Amino acid sequence: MTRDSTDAMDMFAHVFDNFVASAWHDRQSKLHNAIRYCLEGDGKRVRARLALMVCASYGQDPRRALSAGAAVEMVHAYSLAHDDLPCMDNDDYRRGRPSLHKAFDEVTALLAGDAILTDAMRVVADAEFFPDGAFVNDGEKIRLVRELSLAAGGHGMVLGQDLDMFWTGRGHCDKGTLDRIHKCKTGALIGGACAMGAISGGAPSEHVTRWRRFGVLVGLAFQAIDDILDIHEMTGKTKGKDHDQGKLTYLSLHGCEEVQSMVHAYTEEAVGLIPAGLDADVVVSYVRELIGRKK
Ligand code: GRG
Repeated sequence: MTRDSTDAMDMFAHVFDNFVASAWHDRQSKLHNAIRYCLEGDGKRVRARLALMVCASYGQDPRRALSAGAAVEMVHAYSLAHDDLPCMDNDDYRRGRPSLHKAFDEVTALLAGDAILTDAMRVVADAEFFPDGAFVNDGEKIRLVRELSLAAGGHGMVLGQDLDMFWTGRGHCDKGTLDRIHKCKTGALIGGACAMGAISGGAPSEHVTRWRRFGVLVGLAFQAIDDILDIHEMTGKTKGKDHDQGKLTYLSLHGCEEVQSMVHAYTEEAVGLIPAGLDADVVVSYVRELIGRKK
């Protein structure tokens, strides 16, 4: 990453952490403590990074995408907390520490997730939480909320989770079905983050569409890498959990080398979608770094 985008991310982390600490400040409230626990976890903040970088590729101050980045990280954090619940993936660890329902209890984890999802929409609407809130006009806010809802809801991530739950333990599905699951479950929110970054940067709507598709493909590549890491390395979740649980992963259909070349193909297709004339080198190198990650 360049110095500029590193600075923007440092600033994002600072603003986000302060926001979390002040928005849910009641130390006596189990719900507030759970929300802070969920949002303060040591995540990579991939979706916020992409939103800020895509915004900056329009020559804009990446801070214009602060509210988009915060909202999308909140939706992501809620999805992980709900995904870990016993009725879903039943995972005791997340981000290298007890998952939310293990640190608190199931009811609190469910409600904390609900609150975070709902409050994420308000973060976009209330951009004055952030120092440059004045840049975001009402029309932009509506487009951002729409993009986030589309990515997260019944046509995006929640649909992906539903399909994933349906197929778990069923033994086999074809690559088209697996791609559909991951396009929704992982790709939609990453696509939403990129599209929200573009909106924050003032992109025209045809660019927003391209960035959404870019993010979906990055999400597919990211998921395929996650499948490989689940088997070979630590992901901060229980090692080998997806495989052991009978989850359909790219490795259930293909060998490791084939999955690696799929990752390469998705990445190159994504890069080919970046609108011409932008200063998007930072986005491209970040995506390559992400795809090459070892944990
Ligand atoms: C419960 C509605 C609902 C959805 C859950 C995101 C999700 C859908 C499930 C999480 C399980 C999983 C393996 C999803 C694939 C996407 C993925 C690799 C998530 C982890 O994202 P990272 O690596 O996490 O960006 P950090 O912790 O770094 O933020």
